[in-house]
This record gives sequence, C-alpha cells and structure tokens, in this order.
Amino acid sequence: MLETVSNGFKSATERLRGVRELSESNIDEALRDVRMSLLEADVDFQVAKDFLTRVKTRALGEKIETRAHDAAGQTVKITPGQHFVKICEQELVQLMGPVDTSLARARGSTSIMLAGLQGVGKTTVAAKLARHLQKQGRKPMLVAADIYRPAAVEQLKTLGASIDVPVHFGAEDEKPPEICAAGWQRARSEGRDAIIYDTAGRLALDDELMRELEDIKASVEPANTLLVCDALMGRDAVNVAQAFAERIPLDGVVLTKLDGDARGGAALSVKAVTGVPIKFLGTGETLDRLEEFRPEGLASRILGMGDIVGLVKDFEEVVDERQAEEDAERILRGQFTLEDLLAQLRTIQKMGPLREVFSKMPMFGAVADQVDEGELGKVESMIHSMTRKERSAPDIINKSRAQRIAKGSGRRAKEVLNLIERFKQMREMMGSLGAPGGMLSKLPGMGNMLGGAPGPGGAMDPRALLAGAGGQGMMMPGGSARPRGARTDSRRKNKRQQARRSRQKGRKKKKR
Ligand SMILES: Nc1nc2c(ncn2[C@@H]2O[C@H](COP(=O)(O)OP(=O)(O)OP(=O)(O)O)[C@@H](O)[C@H]2O)c(=O)[nH]1
Ligand SMILES: [Mg+2]
Repeated sequence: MLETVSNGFKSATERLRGVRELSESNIDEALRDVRMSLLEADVDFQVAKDFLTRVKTRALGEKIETRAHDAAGQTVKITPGQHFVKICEQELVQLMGPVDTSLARARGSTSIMLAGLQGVGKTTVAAKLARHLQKQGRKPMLVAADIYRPAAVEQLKTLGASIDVPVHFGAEDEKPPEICAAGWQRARSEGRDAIIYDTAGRLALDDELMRELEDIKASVEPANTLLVCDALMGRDAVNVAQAFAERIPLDGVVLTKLDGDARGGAALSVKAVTGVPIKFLGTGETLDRLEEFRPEGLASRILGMGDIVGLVKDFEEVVDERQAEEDAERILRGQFTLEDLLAQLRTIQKMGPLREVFSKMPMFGAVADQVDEGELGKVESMIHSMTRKERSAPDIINKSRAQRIAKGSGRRAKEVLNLIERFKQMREMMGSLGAPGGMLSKLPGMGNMLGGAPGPGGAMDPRALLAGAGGQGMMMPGGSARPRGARTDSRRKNKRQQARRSRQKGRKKKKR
C-alpha cells in the first residue's frame, strides 16, 4: 500500500542519516527524492509543490531540539534526520486532515447518500457502512436506487442479506428519487435509525447523473453526502471529486481500493484540492474492510515505518527505555529467564491487541495475521504456576514439577514440557543470533551493536522469531529490542557500560 510515496521518504531519510545539521543543500537533496516519488505517485502538482515548500521552510527555520524527555523523564537524543521525519509527518497530517469521521444525524436518523462514477465501489461501500453502523448498535436499511445496471439491485440484496440488513427497492417504473423517498418512509415505519442510498454510477460525469443526484438529495435531504472515489484512479479521482464538489455539496470522500494502490496520489491530494476530507478508507473487497480515516495513521504508514512512530509512542508509554536496552543486550547474549519472557509478554500486551502491534512493525506486518493471541494467555498461566526458582532456572523442571505446574495452570504436563523445550531452543537461538558473526550481526547496522563484523546484510525470515524453533505456537516478542537499539554504536554502548559501572561503584561505596 502506497509504496511509491513511502519509498521517496525512505530514501530521503537515508540521505539524512548521520548528518550533523539540516542545511539548505542536504534538505534539497533529501526533498528531491520526495518530490520524485510524489509526482510518480500521481499527487497533484501544486499540492506536491506546496508540501515541499512547507517542509523545507520548517526544516530550515526551526531550531532543532537535540534533546527531549521521554515518557519516563529520561533525556533522549534526537538526530536532524529524525527531526526532518517529524516535520514530514506533521505536514502530511496537515495535508490530509483534519477530519471528523462521525456521521451526521438529522430527524433522528443517520442518512447517507453515496455518489460516484461507475465501478468505484459504491454498492460495496453502502454495505460496509451498514455493517459499520450495525456494529455501533444502529439499525440500518439499504436502498437500491441504481435502476440502470442489470443486477445492481440483486447485488445489494445479496450483500444486505449477508449482514442481515433489509434492502428496499422500487417497482419497475419507479424513478430513483421516488424509490429513495419510499425507502425513507419504510425505514421510519420499521424503526430503522440509519438509511443508506446506493445510487447509480456513470462512466463519465454527465449532466444527467448530476441532475438525478440533485433530485434524490432534494427528495430525501440526506444528512451525509459521501463521494466514493477509487484510489487506483490517482489524479483522475481527484479531478472527479472536484467536479462533483462544485456541483453538489459533499460532506466527505470514501476512498476505496486502497489495498491495491501502490501510488497514493489520490489519498494525498483529495483534501488539498477539493477541501473535502476523506472520511473512510476501503481496504479490501470484504465488508469488514472499511476504516475510519486517521490522517496520522496513514502519514506514518506513508513514512515507510509501518506505523513505527505509533509503535514507538505505544512502547514509550509502557516501557523504561534504559531498562529495555539493557534487557535487549542480555537477551541477545542468550541470557534470559522465563521471568524475562513474562515481563516481555506483559509489555507487549499493554501496547494493544497483538495483531495490531505486529502489523505496525515493518518486518512483521506480513505475518501479523498468523499471530495467535490465545497462545499468550496459556504461556502466561503456565509461567505463573512456577516457583521463582523454576522461572529463573527452567532446566530444573522435570516431569513431576511439570505435572504440578500443569495442575496449577489448568494445562497438561506435556504442554509445560513443550514450553520449556521451546524456551530453551529460543534462548539458544537468540544467543546464536546475537553472537559475533551470528545472524543479527549480518543485518545492516546490527554489526556494530553486537561487536561483530557487519556482513552483507543477509535477510532474516521474521517467522524464525515468531514461531519457536519447534515450528509452531509460542512466539518471541522482541519487545525490548526496540528499533533504535539497532543504531546503538559501540561508543554509546561503552558510555552506558561506564555509567553502569560508576553507578555500581557508587552503590558499593554507600554500603560501606
Ligand atoms: N480490492 C478492493 N476491491 C474493492 C473495494 N471496494 C470495492 N471493490 C470491488 O470493486 C468492484 C466494484 O464494486 P461495486 O461496489 O460494485 O462498485 P459500484 O460503484 O457500486 O459499481 P456500479 O454500481 O457499477 O457503478 C467489485 O468487484 C468490488 O468487490 C476495495 O476497497 N478494495
Ligand atoms: Mg453499484
């Protein structure tokens, strides 16, 4: 999704990695990549130009705070490159927002008229919105006002039936405005509190289509008029939106087929060109693939970091950074216990549903679907039933101890032994990953941190970390190995070690 723009920002960030300050020349260079990608992505020319000017002005004009305080009150360093990314993020949000995704009500109910060209996804969106409202406890009704395309009514009836939402349709000679008006009356009398009008699409914008929409609007006065646009149409989608907006007042845009949109031009320009915000995103053919639009979320996805900004924010809220870095080093040396595993599980759980956490991580996004939420609870309950000693030295867990633990946690002894086995394999694997010359040292940037020679950047299959070496089931949440750790250079590491040593000395002195 949106790879084209993402790539532009990614190479811009790469260029700024390691620079000591933002200067006109390095900003220009970085922004050249962004400009190319925006144009390639079919972002409106003027929108792209204004965006780049704003980013440049801010990047040059703002004093960079090189230090900030994190959630735990610790001072953290901010590089000029990170400052640049922050500006880009804020300007992207500005470009696409603000947006209020709530749907207006009038006369006691939510009414929505959908408009748009042929094949953009109106009928699908109608059903998705019905589902969306249903989840909020509302009682929607769908109205089939497309009388021109054969099978259009059948399509809506099938979708309605699949989510248990009634569909109103007209008699043969009824015109769309009359069908809608009758639908409204029926919804009232049947106690439905939300109504969605699915209208016909045409191949091109024509007077007839506009007049029909105006007539429907006049006849039922929908509280929300949403324009459905196909993201794959790029700048054409924006042109269509502009033409619609000039003729019919619009409350929002629903941008569909974002799942197949590698470019992202429509998503970025529609608000800036038309003044109409995107309210919903369609991200797949099935009816649950509708998202309320969050400019912040899309901005961070565009910045090529999955939603790593959000992830780091979540992470900072729940974890002590210094502790986390120390843990990460220890874990990568293969020195960790079940107690650590439990702490990590808890950290991850605090960050939100597991699948969401994983989908925000660039390396793990693709396997997020395979994450088994229930598995965590089982692992947690088994560790809970162990004694402190067992947790720190799992090797002592024999058959009879396993039986006791199983009894305490409502699991089977076999599962406990299995957990221990997988834990040992994982410990071994982490140890060998972290060893000089090990797999992690081959990842770009990790060589320094681990003290090994950087290799040619051998790729790692993220599933190796997800599933235990045994193949399935338990996962290793690398909670402490925060992305920034990857950039920790040996100097910083030495400094930290010195600091730790002097802290320890201080403590010893006090004792004496
Ligand atoms: N991948 C993907 N496909 C979508 C999405 N939304 C709709 N589609 C597909 O796009 C095609 C057209 O969808 P419809 O909902 O029939 O479009 P429409 O605007 O009602 O079409 P007309 O009534 O003919 O004007 C269908 O095959 C849908 O499954 C989406 O968000 N992602
Ligand atoms: Mg349709």
